[in-house]
Amino acid sequence: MSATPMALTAGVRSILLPLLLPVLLAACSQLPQQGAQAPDPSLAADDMTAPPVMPTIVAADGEVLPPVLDGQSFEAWLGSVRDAARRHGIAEATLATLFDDLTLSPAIVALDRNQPEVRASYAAYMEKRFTPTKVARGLSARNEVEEHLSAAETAYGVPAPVLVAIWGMETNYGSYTGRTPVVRALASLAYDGRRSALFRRELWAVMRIVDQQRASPADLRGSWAGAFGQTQFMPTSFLRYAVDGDGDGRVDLWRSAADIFASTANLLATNGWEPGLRWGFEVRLPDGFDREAVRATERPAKCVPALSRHSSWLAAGVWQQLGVTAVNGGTTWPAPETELTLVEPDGPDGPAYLTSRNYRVLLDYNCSNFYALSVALLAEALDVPPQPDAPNPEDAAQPPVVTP
Ligand SMILES: [Ca+2]
Repeated sequence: MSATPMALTAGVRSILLPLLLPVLLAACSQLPQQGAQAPDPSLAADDMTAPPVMPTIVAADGEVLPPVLDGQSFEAWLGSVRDAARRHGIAEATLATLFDDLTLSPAIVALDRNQPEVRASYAAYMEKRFTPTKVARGLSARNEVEEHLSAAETAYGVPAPVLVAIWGMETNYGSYTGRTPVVRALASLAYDGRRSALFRRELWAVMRIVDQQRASPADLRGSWAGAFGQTQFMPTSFLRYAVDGDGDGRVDLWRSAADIFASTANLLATNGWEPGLRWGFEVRLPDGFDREAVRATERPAKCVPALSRHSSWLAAGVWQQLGVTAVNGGTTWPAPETELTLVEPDGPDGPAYLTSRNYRVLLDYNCSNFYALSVALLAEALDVPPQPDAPNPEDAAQPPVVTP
């Protein structure tokens, strides 16, 4: 992680943000999820917003690249992709860099097609992902980037522990950002029929990123679904939300902590993160609780697999009247009118949580209850005052400084 000084101060950005937010909120209603898991096809990537700091040309039409014709080979389709990109002003050199040696990856297509039908339980997922090691490492990692987290929190209103938790869950605090070539992954998934339109939009986005020299082709490695950088942005999210936190004129989601946390916070804030609102909390349901009475009646508009497991929205005061109590006796319930939904990720026999609108913003990052809960609970575990004087493990071999 670089420790570049913040050229654009938090104060300046906190003035700029309120001016930009209404525009962004109006323009962005949906986004593809981040992370190693593939985007949900129900999340239309309506791509129309330029990032707030670095102006760029963003086509309003998400369907720039041609669909695959019946029986068309990968090579022939790639030729039509190059033609379309040329017509839209992508430089010949960019096309050569991206596509001259590109081949279809059957392995990536197979990964997308063969996602396990029977998933691990929430309990098993958490046991693997939310470990004491991950918490300990998060506390240490947080200290190293505290100034950038504080700047992002001040500018965007997203708590530092939430940003660290996303960083921890996505790439184990930047230690593993993925090795799959992003362009090859996106082209292969766009060629495959299953979710072609979504990945064509992502492929077009990554072509513009490279053409605008906003990322080097060498950096474009990531998850098999095409997410990259320390908090695993999809290309369309890079174009929409990535910001230059350290003011060096570039967005670097691989090496600049300031850029990484400003961009991640900007994504969450733009998607409606409400400062001061807790994500939710674990609850206990009374014996004989009537789940059918609180069942949601409308199909979710997006993120269907995760949201269809949630109850209808009820006010906190109503949940209390129904006999729901917080598992942790120290929990302060939100204001009685705060709307919350109930989710039981392992069903009635497992833990239960009431969740707020901010939980939905975590689902925007990655449409999975397991993921959102793991981020929320890790963020709580990391929500301790920073320790600016904590020794840096890398300094351990140095002789101690003796203060007279
Ligand atoms: Ca930068």
